[in-house]
Amino acid sequence: TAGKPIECKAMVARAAKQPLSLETITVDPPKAGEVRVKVIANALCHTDIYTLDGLDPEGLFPSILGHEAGCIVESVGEGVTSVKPGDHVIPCYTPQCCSAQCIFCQSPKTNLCPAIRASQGKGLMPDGTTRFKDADGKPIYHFMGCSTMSEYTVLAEISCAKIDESAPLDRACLFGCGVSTGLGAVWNTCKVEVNSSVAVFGLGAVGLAVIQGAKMAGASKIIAVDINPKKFEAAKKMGATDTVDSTKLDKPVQQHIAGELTQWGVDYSFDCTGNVQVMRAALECAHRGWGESCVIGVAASGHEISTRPFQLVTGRVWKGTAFGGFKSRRDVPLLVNRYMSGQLPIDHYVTHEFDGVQGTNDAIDALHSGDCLRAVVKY
Ligand code: NAD
Ligand code: AHE
Ligand code: ZN
Repeated sequence: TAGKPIECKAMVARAAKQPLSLETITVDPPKAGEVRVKVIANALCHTDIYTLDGLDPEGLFPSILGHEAGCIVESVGEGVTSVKPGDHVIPCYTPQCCSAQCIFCQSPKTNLCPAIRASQGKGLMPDGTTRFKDADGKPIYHFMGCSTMSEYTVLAEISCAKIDESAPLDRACLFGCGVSTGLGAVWNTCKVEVNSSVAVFGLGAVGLAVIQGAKMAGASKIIAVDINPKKFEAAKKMGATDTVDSTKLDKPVQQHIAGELTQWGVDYSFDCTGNVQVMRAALECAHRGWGESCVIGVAASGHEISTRPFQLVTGRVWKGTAFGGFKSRRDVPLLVNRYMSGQLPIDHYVTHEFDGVQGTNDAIDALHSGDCLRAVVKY
């Protein structure tokens, strides 16, 4: 098939708030610096649903969503040297170009390589065109540089993290977004220390990965907050020491945490909801003098955060993270190795499994149900 278009099945997002449409599409061969992959498994992240719901200012239709996947390289374009057909890769929406001229890749302070960010945000490959066509020959947009709700997709070489071939792709896919993000927010963005206190708002896969990362970092108090009490059992299993149903309180949750559960607030707090009121509560329950609050959740278009500047004057720090600060091509293979050696269990995030790319709408329903952490679709 190398060098030729491939016809395959894909779930196309035709319009906001509509179910995905199962279609036969054409995937063009990879151009220079690109890689065409067969998607083996794709997990659903809340961000896919957020974009499908029309809440993403960069959301485009028609497009192929999906960005948490395990893939096998089918063919490579001109000049590609870091992967070859048959290699197992995790697509990474935050690429790593590694160029000596890239001040972001060269800096230890960030993972935000901007090499292809502009075209990625427009749903296009770096040359400004798309590799997907529908049955009428009309173009379909890419998404987050991944578009993994298709049996085949095309990625930039700099978005491909090559991993151990013995890792099961229907589990390793989780390192493509949510689990890595939660762990990295704790380890890289906040550098949580032994004996710290932590509050986590939102107990989906991202929030639970924050708990897992905090427990591994030696945090001694981990407060888990959600509005869905069904989430508390998993949170406790992961290491939460306290659970809070914020709908049951007679005062703002930040006052309950800084006042009742702790004297002055927590050393570190994390928003894993995308709700700007929750982001404020997370900042305001951080410890006077030094507490740090990290925004992980993605807020809907037009929503903005606010607090009294006094919260910052009195020593709280507001920060955020993308992909947990991991430099993707360097770090994802290492996370997979830790998983394979048994030091970083992640199987418990997979609560639902479906077969065939057409199972993606069922996976979306599962993530809406409130019982789901990650729904993995095996193609
Ligand atoms: P999810 O839908 O599985 O989980 C969200 C959780 O938040 C649910 O348990 C829900 O009950 C809870 N919640 C909702 N409103 C709440 C409230 N007011 N107070 C407390 N809890 C509340 O989502 P996920 O896949 O775990 O993703 C979480 C967020 O992180 C999303 O906004 C997603 O877009 C974002 N995200 C960001 C990055 C990044 O790099 N920054 C990466 C992955 C996901
Ligand atoms: N496109 C949106 C923002 C979406 C967003 O913030 N995405 C997160 C990743 S969510 C993964 O599930 C992110 O890391 N963004 C950094 C980046 O470069 O996109 C908007 O507001 O336009
Ligand atoms: Zn995601």
